[in-house]
Amino acid sequence: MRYAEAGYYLEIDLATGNIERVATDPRLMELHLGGLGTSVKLHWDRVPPETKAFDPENLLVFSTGLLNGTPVFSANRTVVSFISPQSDTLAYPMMGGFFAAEMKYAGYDKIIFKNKSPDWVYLYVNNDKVEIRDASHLKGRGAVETQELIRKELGQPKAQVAAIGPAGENRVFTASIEQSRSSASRLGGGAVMGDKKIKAVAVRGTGDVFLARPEEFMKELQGVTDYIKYRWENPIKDVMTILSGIGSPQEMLHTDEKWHTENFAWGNARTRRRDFWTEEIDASWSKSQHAAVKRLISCFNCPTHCGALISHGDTPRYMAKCFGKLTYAMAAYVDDLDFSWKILQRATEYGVDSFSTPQILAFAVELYEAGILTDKDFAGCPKDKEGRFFWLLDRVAHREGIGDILADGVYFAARKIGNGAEAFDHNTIKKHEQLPVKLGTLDPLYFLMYATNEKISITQMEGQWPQSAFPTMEQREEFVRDWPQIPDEKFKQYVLDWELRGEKAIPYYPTPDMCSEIVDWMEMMHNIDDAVGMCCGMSSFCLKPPYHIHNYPKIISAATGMDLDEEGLKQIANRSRNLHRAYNNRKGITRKDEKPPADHWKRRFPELEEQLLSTYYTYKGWNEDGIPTRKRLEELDLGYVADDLEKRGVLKNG
Ligand code: MTE
Ligand code: MTE
Ligand code: MTE
Ligand code: MG
Ligand code: W
Repeated sequence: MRYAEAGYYLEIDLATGNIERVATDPRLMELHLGGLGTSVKLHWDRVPPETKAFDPENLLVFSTGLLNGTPVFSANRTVVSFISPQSDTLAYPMMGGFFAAEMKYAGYDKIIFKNKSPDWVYLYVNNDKVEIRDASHLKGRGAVETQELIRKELGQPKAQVAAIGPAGENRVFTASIEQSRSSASRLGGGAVMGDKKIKAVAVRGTGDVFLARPEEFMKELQGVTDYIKYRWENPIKDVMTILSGIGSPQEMLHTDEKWHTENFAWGNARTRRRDFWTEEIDASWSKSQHAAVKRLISCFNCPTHCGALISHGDTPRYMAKCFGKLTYAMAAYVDDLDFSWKILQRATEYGVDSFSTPQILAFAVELYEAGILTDKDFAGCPKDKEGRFFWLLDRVAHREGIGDILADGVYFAARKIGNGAEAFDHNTIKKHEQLPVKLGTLDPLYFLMYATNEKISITQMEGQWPQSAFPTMEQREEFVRDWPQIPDEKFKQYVLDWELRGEKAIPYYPTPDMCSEIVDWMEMMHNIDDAVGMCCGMSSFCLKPPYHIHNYPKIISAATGMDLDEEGLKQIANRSRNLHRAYNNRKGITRKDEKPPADHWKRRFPELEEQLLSTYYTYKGWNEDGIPTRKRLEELDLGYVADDLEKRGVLKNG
């Protein structure tokens, strides 16, 4: 009997049409839990570093997390993993919604695609019945409409469908995979899916997931329920509204965007719009949002409502959440929020990442204004800001004209265009577009998160540490008073001592040693979330979340029957994290790649930054190049990884 996990992978060879249901080794859960953890192991074992994104050998893996399908609240993430066409590293965008639970109920922990299909297909999984079906009639259809068309065609209104739109079909490097209210967005999963000619994956499952010790499990869950209620009734004081509660950023609920609009240098521009948020804008944006949002919606088994059903004018209905509402309007320098709802609808149907794509469009406009792209490149493009963005989006999604070059993302497009275009590529990390945050003084914690994390996005790292020091001692005391989530009591003192200005302020405080401890803790919690399939919006992405290092071991133990304590859980998280690092090292990532965009902060501290990296690497058990040492790998039962890295010359002198 397997508990929590299904115990089977579904292996699909798209070249031969062979489908296999393969029982997994129970040891895998003990070593890596599930989700991202076991997926990293799978890629390490099967995909050698020479493999590129569009090689047939690149695996595309849809994975549930260890706790998906159990009653654990908000465990609803599907992790999609593959080698990214942008970064050439192991990418793992995620989606919530309802897909993961359905897959578990169908009896599979992972669906693994290898090779390429000669013709357009979609996969249909209905419990034990699995078919590769013709999708030629769906080619060119939107990522949202495809989901509905497939449900109708199958006569399965309850099937969950993850689909790509035209952007994925055309291998646009920022193509996403869309599913109900959710999206696996970043790093080009849609492009890899399109390259394999998979239009969609439809899943229906009606089986059970078993719990090892149900009574103990429900008792732990009761504690979580009580805490969620408590947190709702006691919002955290003196922090931004979106950080005061739990749930992924409540952008669909709140309308006050003063902080984001004025502090981010939106578009590809280097300047902030400091006085953007006027009373007029406040009124017009609130009105626009209240008119567009029909209702707030949640993912599978989640008590919060972070997404929204959007119906705007005569555009078809779709679902959105978080920063989507801001990224296009701000990138286009359009002050009317209505524009966002319209273009976001089209972008969702095309299936593109709403962080990277608007920046590619803004980059094109910047190049045009600088005379690097010309009227010839923009032939037929409307002159107004809104029309221009729609036009550019259409070109990118279909890889038409200049859109074909832009579709590779800012980094590659800049190099192809040349003629000074490289200077406009100033917001990528490891060849991947970031949210265009442009702030004042270097923040040492964010520096480490941006520079070193494998997701290549801070979303996977930040959350549990306050975004800035509290001005008064009373506020600090209030914050640390009730903080059971921390792994060590000393973190409280760090908050108490942390000042807004002076010696004990950023960039020198928290010190590099403290920063290492804090970042490592936050990252570890994200890794656990990604392995169990938890939405980090209910966990490591928030201040004082319901799930933490003290209750997770008990919940996981009761669900799976493993006897895990805190040390055991940390060991597993560190094992998977180091394996992921080693995988990317094997792909060529080293210290030289680990830097945030040059103008992310105005005031930089090169010496301190080097010291931060070195201190953090040492803390992690990595060498000066950012590669795990043999000693570290052996402590984590990863001796075979050290052997491989040495054989390849990636790891030198232990
Ligand atoms: N792109 C699309 N198409 N749809 C979205 O909802 N969400 C954005 C971004 N890109 C989003 C999107 C937000 S708010 C986040 S945090 C990241 O995707 C999440 O990245 P992931 O899906 O790759 O994990
Ligand atoms: N949960 C996990 N485990 N990992 C993540 O990166 N991103 C969060 C949230 N939950 C995230 C996550 C953020 S910032 C957003 S906006 C939403 O997921 C994105 O939801 P979606 O991926 O379902 O579209
Ligand atoms: N950072 C600051 N300072 N303030 C924020 O509101 N939002 C987060 C995060 N970082 C946020 C922030 C959210 S919801 C997302 S989705 C990520 O920024 C996206 O960052 P990325 O491009 O690095 O993934
Ligand atoms: Mg996502
Ligand atoms: W987000």
